[in-house]
Amino acid sequence: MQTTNQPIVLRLAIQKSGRLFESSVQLLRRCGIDLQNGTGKLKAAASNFPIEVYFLRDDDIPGYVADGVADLGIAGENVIYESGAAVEVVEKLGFGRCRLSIALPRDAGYSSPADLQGRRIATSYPRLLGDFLRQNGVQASIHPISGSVEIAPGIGLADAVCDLVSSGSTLFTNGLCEVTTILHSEAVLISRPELDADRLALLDKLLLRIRAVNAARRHKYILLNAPNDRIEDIAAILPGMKSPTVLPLATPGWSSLHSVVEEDRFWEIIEDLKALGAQGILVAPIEKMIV
Ligand code: PRT
Ligand code: ZN
Repeated sequence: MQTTNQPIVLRLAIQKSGRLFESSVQLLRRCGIDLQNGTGKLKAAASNFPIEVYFLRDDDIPGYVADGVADLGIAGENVIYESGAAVEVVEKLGFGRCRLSIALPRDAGYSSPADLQGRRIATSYPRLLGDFLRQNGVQASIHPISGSVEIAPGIGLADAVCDLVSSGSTLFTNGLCEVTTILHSEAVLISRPELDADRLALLDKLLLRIRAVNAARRHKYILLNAPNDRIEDIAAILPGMKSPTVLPLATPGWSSLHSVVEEDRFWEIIEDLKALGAQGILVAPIEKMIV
């Protein structure tokens, strides 16, 4: 336990601008954490949670967390694993999804990693690419470059690229074809190793909120009306958090069922619900969900 009078705060590093910035700040906001003096500075304290947020370039985040300059960080798995920093991945956050893939000119032909033997591959991820090539027993030359990797084959700098892909349109417009994925990535919360007991307790509080927010995002609240003799069958495909709430309707022989469904499952079961006689189906977002 800390003996000074200094208040104990968690120092969290997030990206200062770029693809992960908005979602990171929004996650904190949804967790009920209000940042004072805005997000345009180097750091901001929260008015209602013992946390201080540092705004950094994403590439610097794993190192700062490993060195203990920050206790926690939010960055893409691609950046974290490429850095090799000694940090712990605490929670997947479900945004910033992309993949690190190898791509070749469309006419190059590819059937297995062996086809990369002896090729020159341009990438900003030499460590992850090197691991992949080693695991597959392939010897290729890695050309580390820091940006616009996708143009390397077009200007004769490389035969292939290894780069992040989300929609695939950057590869497509550069005449490249994605042939294999070496990492699926999303934004994650990382922590420095060996957080002290006070900060671990704060991290647990933060994690409870993050999990409640992310569970709510993945689920919907569903209400429907059903004939009483179908309640059992409908309940079987609507498990809810325990089992559905059943309330009588003013119309004799009918009830209202309330439950929670995973958004991904909802479209799968909607036909079954209707076939079982469900009517007046309403689906509403959930603000927070503590399971
Ligand atoms: O300034 P700073 O160093 O902080 O930011 P940055 O420019 O290095 O990173 P930024 O903001 O571009 O991305 C931050 C993180 O977002 C990445 O580390 C990934 O974890 C994640 N992410 C998700 C992506 C993409 N999707 C993505 N599509 N990062 C980059 N891209 C790029 C990719 O490099 C390629 O140039 O988008 C292009 C491909 O996109 P598609 O849609 O055409 O396939
Ligand atoms: Zn970066």
